[in-house]
Amino acid sequence: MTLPLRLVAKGKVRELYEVDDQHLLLVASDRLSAYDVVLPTGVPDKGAVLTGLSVWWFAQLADLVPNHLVTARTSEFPDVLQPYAEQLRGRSMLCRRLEMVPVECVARGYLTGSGLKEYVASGTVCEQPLPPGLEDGSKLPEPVFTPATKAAVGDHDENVSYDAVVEQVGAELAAELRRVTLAVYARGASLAAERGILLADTKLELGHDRAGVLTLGDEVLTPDSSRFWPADVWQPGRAQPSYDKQFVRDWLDASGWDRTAPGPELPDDVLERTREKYVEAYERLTGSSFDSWLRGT
Ligand code: Q0Z
Repeated sequence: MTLPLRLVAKGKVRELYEVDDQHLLLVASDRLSAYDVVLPTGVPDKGAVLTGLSVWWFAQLADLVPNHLVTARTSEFPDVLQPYAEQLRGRSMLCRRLEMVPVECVARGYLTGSGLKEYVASGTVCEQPLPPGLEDGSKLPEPVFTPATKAAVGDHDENVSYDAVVEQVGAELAAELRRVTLAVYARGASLAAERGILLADTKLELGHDRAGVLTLGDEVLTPDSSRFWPADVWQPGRAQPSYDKQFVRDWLDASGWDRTAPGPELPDDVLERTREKYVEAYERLTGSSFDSWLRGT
């Protein structure tokens, strides 16, 4: 999409534009990545579901940490964006510009992914020792803060020790990042568990606002920034099915695709069932209809 704004950052599936010196516009696309490749076909409404979830979570978390959201109502966007209101509806957030902290703030309640990889190699995650005998999908004795340093687009973030974060940002801010990240994870995991969804892990981006207040930025507790697992089939010792992407993975696995770009076009039924999973996640977590989200923006 072309907007009359400067593109500040482009992620795999979203874009960030400069609105003015104090505001940014975060736009979520319908693109989806699987096995680290962005697929050529978008999932209808995925960008709006993720935006709706972020906005809802920001409200649920507001007593724990302030956030960067100004508004997701297109009628409240600046005049230059009014001609684009229909393209932006539901999937964009006007945000306060923050001074981002250069640390990916991750909390994990379950072991998988890069955490599992380090554990198998050394019995630790981010150099923190874990008990023996854990497997893919195991619940951790308690949630852990597992920070990472941001990699270039397309590369993976690198897990780092807490000491490395202290070196990078100082002891006081490192302790704040850990405290806020674990508090957000705890709130998210507890609320999701009440709705039959396990929150395996989540990644936050924090920054300082103009007054120097530590503030939650970016998207929060979405299926792109977190791992959501259906609780009823959780079973450590194997890869857990993904709440949102499992139909896509199953179809890709059966397609013979070698996991190199570009990925194959997904068939309509896989796209439709995947859209349904995203909408279901929104409605289960928030208790509101996805249509009501779109109507409110
Ligand atoms: C977020 C990112 C995206 C690529 C910068 N409120 C803010 N203030 C300052 N910077 C950011 C934010 Cl959210 C910020 N990112 C992550 C988002 C595309 C990268 F849409 N980078």
